[in-house]
Amino acid sequence: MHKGMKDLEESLLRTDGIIEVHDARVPHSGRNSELYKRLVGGHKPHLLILNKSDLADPHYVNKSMEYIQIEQPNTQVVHTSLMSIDMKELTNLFGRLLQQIVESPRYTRRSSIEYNIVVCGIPNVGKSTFINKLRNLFANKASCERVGASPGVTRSMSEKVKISNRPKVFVRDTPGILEPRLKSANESFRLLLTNCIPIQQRELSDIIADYGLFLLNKYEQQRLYMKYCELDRPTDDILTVLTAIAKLKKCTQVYGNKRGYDLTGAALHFINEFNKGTFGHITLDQDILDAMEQEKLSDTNLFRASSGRIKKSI
Ligand SMILES: Nc1nc2c(ncn2[C@@H]2O[C@H](COP(=O)(O)OP(=O)(O)O)[C@@H](O)[C@H]2O)c(=O)[nH]1
Ligand SMILES: [Mg+2]
Repeated sequence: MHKGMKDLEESLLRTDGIIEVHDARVPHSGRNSELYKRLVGGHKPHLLILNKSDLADPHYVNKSMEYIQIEQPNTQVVHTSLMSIDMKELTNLFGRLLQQIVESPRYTRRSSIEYNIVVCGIPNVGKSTFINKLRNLFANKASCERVGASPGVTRSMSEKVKISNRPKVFVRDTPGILEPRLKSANESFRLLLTNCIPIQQRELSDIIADYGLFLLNKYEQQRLYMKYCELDRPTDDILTVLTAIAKLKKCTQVYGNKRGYDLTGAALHFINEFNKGTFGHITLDQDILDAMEQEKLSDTNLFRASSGRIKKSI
């Protein structure tokens, strides 16, 4: 982890702006706060894109932007769904970062006449989708050209895509992968469930599906999984859900000389549907955001109480 961050840090030092992409469903879990502390902390323009907002609870999307903004005031936070973003929105979004970059002082790169931007984030949040969209957006403009290694040459070599001529701005084609920061078992499960950490062992899928079911019940989003699994009441028993899916989707497997339900296959199916939004728009970190709101309210009350006391003492 440390080495990854160190390498990325070195390449980021040579850039003029950082675009971090993260999953809007887990605005808190897995984000690497070192990126902000070490690099952004006031001097590197930083745009945070909370992506996949089509899958998140709209109420919490706005809340998470608010809280990130409090914790990281030098970051511009936007949310989007890169899957369905239109050209106008993308141009707008990129324009905001560009303006920030061009206006900010470039301590380390004052002599350079070109601007370089790096896209980074943990796996599977939409970094490549973003770069491809940018490429398409600027592809039919005369000012856009591809530089660096030619197509067909090893993909591990970073290419630069010129996306603006005046000023000259390049975006690195190979995004910087940040390793997720895991602070608790809950965070690990949330990242496994949203595919930000790949599920290495297929056998673990029922535990991850069980966590998904737990969250759907905890956040009172039972209606859609009940409908999908044709259940007449909510359940906290993952076997009930997986058996229903295995029956409906005909997930079976031969065990010895008998055919039975493939519950691991059903669990993978459940996780897949969860990530398609079949069970609803869900922000997995909503409990963290609620706790933050409570904290803010009690801080305000404390502030009110203390200002009340001060008044009395005067
Ligand atoms: N639902 C949804 N899926 C998205 C969105 N953006 C990207 N994806 C999907 O997320 C997966 C990972 O995207 P990718 O760009 O490869 O992520 P990367 O690993 O960060 O480069 C792909 O299957 C994309 O189609 C989005 O806004 N909404
Ligand atoms: Mg990628």
